[in-house]
Amino acid sequence: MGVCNCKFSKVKHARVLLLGLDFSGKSTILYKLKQAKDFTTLPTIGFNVEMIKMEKNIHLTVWDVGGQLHMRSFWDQYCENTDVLVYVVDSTDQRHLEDSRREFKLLLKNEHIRCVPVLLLANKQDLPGACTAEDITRKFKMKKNCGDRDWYVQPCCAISGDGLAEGFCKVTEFIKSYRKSAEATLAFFRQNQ
Ligand SMILES: Nc1nc2c(ncn2[C@@H]2O[C@H](COP(=O)(O)OP(=O)(O)O)[C@@H](O)[C@H]2O)c(=O)[nH]1
Ligand SMILES: [Mg+2]
Repeated sequence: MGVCNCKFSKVKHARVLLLGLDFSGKSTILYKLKQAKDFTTLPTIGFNVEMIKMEKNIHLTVWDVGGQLHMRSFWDQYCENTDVLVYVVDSTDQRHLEDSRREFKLLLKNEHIRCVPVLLLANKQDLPGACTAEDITRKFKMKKNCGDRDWYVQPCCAISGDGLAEGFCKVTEFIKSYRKSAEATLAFFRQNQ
């Protein structure tokens, strides 16, 4: 986790990577979190990045990287120094669900995010026929694919914002628990020096 260089600052900056196929709702989520009013998203060319202040002392830098086929080969390059991966799924898009699952599985193999916690957002829950979070958990084989890390599947609707606060609370929890274990490791090494 990136720690602010200023010795008087207690603020922790964490890098969050927001990925998923195009049209899954990543940019809508990013700007809903940022609480920008009256925005419309266009297909993201390249990436969007926003700083989001969570509870006191935790600032997230959220990278929203385009999900079109030609952009997916660049996902790898954004993985370095990532603290939490947020993967967005369009829960209504049965046709591309398998595609999304395949890209997700491939992504988990990236060495830079090998132990990084994962939040899976089952988006577009407002639409009829949306798969539930349980369906997505099963289809994405979360227990098998993410058994070696912390993970959570959150149903949400990016348009209304339902479920986003809960999902990003989980992100801060992941960050805090990482921080605690990093501090414990540091204390251990100091004691045993
Ligand atoms: N009904 C509904 N539409 C959504 C939701 N999230 C995003 N959308 C729509 O899905 C489309 C793609 O969203 P966008 O954020 O651009 O997806 P991205 O390509 O993953 O960044 C847009 O028309 C959004 O308004 C949602 O939760 N419910
Ligand atoms: Mg986008």
